[in-house]
Amino acid sequence: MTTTFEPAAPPTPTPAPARRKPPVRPPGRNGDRRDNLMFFAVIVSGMALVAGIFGVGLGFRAVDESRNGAGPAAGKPAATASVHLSEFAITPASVTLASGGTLDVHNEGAVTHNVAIEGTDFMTPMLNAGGTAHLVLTGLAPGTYTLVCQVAGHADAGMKATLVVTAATAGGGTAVAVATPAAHVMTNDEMDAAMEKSIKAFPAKTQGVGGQDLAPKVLADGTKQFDLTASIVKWEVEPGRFVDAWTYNGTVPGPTLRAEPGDKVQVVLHNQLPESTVIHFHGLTTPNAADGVPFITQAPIKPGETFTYSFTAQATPAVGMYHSHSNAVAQVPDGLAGTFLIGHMPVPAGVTVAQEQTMMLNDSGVIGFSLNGKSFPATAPVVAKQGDWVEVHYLNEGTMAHPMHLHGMAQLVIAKDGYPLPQPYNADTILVGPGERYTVLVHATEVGTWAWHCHILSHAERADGMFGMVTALVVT
Ligand SMILES: [Cu+2]
Repeated sequence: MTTTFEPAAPPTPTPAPARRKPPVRPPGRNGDRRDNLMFFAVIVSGMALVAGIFGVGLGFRAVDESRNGAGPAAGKPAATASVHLSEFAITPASVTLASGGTLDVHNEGAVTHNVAIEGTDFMTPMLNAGGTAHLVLTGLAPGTYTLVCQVAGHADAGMKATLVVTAATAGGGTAVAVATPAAHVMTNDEMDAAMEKSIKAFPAKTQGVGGQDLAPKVLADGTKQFDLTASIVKWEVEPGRFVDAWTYNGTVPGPTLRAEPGDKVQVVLHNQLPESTVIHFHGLTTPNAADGVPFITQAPIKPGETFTYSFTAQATPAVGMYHSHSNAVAQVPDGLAGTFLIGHMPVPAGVTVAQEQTMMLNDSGVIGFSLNGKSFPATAPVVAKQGDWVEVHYLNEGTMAHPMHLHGMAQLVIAKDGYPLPQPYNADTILVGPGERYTVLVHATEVGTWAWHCHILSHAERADGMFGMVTALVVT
């Protein structure tokens, strides 16, 4: 067994397996890739955005092939395969590798993880966020194995995957290396090309749009009734990467529910999941019986059952969320979350809101680092006319805090968790913790395409381009 360990930064000149190219780290790499400058290409691509936001074709990236577990043609076992670690998943869920091949392990999470092959002594070292290791499977017999993260609790939280080891390539048992776009073996030209490709693919068209308003059925007494079905669907997080998402009404996030203060509301949940679930209305004041916590306020809603939540919308405006409170560490990041707005946040005198946007943050489960259920380049840009005011609600349904940074213009924070601030304040980076909501106003004064992203860099950008929690404000 051989392992090598290469932390993301600073690079360590650890010998790589002989058939791999050594890392190429030109001087000045860090200095010219930071922050605003790194997004020049986004600005260039603004013309394409203006020409047609939805006219851009699918942009398949080389890295997606490894994510999807795609390998060489059938019959030729892969000599190299990649798995990606995040909170809390190992993707793809199944990977096939030739005996003696190399498993590249990338920690794309925010905390330390590793990978071990259960029942063997093959394991990587603990990898910091952004770290990479190669696990060379010399001597591992063909068979089906389980990959796990050995950090306590992480495997139970979802960090498991299947490894299928096949007999080595016929004719000698030496696997033939295939090109792998791993960050640490790219040349500078390859990195630039990958970056360009990732950015020019934006906004990439994918199937499914989450967070769309759901029109309620209005009952005879005026009650607004929202009908939700929880089920597992294939969800395209980024071009070509489909996951088994746990959804309300088939989208991630679930539909946005809106009511006015004092409205009578019913939310009817049909559970078509293989597990019990419930809905908690996070940040809304409801009767205790509608609080949605199993064995505290209600019995679990079992597979096949339907449950109706009834309450009167609170008298004051709210920026709330609704999400599962059952096996939440898996169900919520896998998609069971949506926005629930009551009325509107008050805005400063003289401000007219031209558009209201919700931006749900996620970082875990099958969805991973994402904005509104999509990973860059499949995220949707916000398009505004110069002079408009754009209202944005950040809602964090993930497991980490995310500092949301907009280039070029201030964000005027007007509410925290749906509570209007007595004194709104300007900021360019808003730290949104799990469960938190911030409501901001952006005065779109500056024409151009402005990158808008989580500023934990391992959530947004790597050597082969931008991914995850990145979008743009396009001011025309
Ligand atoms: Cu982040």
